[in-house]
Amino acid sequence: MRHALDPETFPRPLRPLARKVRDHVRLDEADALLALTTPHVLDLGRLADAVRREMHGDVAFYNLNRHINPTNVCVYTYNCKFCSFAALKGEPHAWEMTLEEVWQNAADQGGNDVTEFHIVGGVHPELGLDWYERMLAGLRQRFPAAHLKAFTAIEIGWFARKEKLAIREVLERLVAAGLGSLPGGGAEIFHPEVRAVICDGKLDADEWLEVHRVAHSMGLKSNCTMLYGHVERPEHRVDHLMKLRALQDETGGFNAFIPLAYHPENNYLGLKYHTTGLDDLRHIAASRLVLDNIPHLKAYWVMITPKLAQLALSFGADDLDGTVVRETIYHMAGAETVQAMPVAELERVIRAAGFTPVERDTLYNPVRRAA
Ligand code: V47
Repeated sequence: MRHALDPETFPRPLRPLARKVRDHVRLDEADALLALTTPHVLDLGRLADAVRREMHGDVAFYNLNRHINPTNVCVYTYNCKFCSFAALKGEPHAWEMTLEEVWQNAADQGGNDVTEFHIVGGVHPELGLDWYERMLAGLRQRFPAAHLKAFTAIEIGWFARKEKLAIREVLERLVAAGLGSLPGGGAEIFHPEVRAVICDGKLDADEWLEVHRVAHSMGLKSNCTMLYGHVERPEHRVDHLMKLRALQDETGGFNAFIPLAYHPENNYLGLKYHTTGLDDLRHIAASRLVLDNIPHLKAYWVMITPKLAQLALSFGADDLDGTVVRETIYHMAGAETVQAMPVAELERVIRAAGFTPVERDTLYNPVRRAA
């Protein structure tokens, strides 16, 4: 029983939810729908904060990471209407790094001072799995202390299809080359009604989940995401969260969930609105409450701004992601946040919110550095 929670102090519609949270009773689909739609966002945040504090006390995590996007050339450029990053080969905004450029990019971005390279890209029609193996092996050789968190399930699924290999074989080869874990991208919204509109023809829900299932069965950890704030309805989001929770019950392999707020600029979806601050906080809080088996919840500051991410720490989030440097996917979609956050600034933001900053590695082990 969470004694500090008195359900009678909550607005009437939230009281049944508050009782369940107080008594550690798992939320069902109707509860999830209520959480994802309630106008009582501050009260929902109070519930999520109780859960978050029980899990992590006053700790708020961050990491020293860098993003590398080797290419934005993508076979799904016309399929993924929400994506502002992808390009067709030969388009003026397309880029393709050579292996040397990837390694140089990593070196320019801090090399072994960072604990994680987050490497994702377009699904390139020509580059073979061997190119990516050489990329990872070259990074591992040059930066042995850095964890390589690379390739969304979409990229892994493509490698399997292109090379006519099983998902497990692809992952085994990439792990042998240096892969440490998988990021959570590409999940979008699992429901086929939504996928048909925003990313028709890309991996479906079962395929996305299968990539992570296989990864987890091999001992790899991964993250998961949900892209909200476009054409989906709340019921679709409930379905999405339930599918992630079910896989986590099965494997326990997800480290963190990252709700991703849709950014409308420079893409083919034709929507004009950004999510509001309350939408973002509601999603953070609702996902903390529903995903009771996923240990960490990231408020990705690049996406929702450092100011809102700071507030999100009191709405269920326990992680602000990292220093990043040169974020591309969101900035091509209209994000107006800076492209990097120095450690001192991340720590200042966390402390000012009343939490204790803890630098973590990709697997959430605290990082101890000489002063
Ligand atoms: O898969 C693409 C999303 C994702 C847009 O695992 C968009 O630690 C909003 O997955 N508006 C990539 N979102 C980012 C991602 C991620 C980020 C930070 C940390 C981790 C992690 C993963 O970005 C894509 C897609 O869902 N995305 N375009 C857009 N216009």
